[in-house]
Amino acid sequence: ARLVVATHNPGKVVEIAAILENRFSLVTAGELGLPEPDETETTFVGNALLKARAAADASGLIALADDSGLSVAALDGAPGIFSARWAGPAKDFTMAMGKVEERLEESGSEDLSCWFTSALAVAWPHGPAVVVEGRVDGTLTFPMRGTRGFGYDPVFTPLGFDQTFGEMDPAAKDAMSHRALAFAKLKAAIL
Ligand code: ITT
Repeated sequence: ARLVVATHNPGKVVEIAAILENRFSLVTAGELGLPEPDETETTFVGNALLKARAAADASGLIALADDSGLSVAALDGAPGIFSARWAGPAKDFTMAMGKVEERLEESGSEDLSCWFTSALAVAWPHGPAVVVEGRVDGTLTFPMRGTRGFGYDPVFTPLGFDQTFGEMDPAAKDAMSHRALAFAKLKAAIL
């Protein structure tokens, strides 16, 4: 089956392709030249649905979108849905991770609890849509460690592990990540 992955983030495409194990022929929104809709919703679920709906209707193909982010307990869940925006137009995640560390210091809190969320939405062209959410809990880790993965991976150590997502074998991350958990729920919701 042909599936549009409604994302312009190459890190997500790599993980989604690995998790789906070549069971679909994937084409990205970028490859189809689809516009990037403004993420105007206030939740991961809302933005995932918005992105999947826009890509499905524009392409005439079934579309899958991921809206995700890092939430820090001591920062009341920030950056959350603003995770990509904290990196600015230059997509500078070293700067964004520095900002997380700075905000945490300013808060005076010593609570390093955090979590990643992934909302996955599938939309049929001009038809229905389903959406699910996965979450993995972890500990903020400064200074950042590792060069694998993408985004905030170098400052995230999942509970029960010693390596950050930035250090971990990608297959290990894909077996336990927020995205993997969301895919497991998606499979249960669709089949
Ligand atoms: P699309 O909207 O085109 O999919 P985006 O990067 O703008 O790409 P989001 O709005 O969902 O996507 O922003 C999510 C940000 O959260 C993303 O840019 C990453 O920095 C971060 N993020 C999400 N999943 C992550 C993961 O598995 N590891 C590290 N950072 C992650």
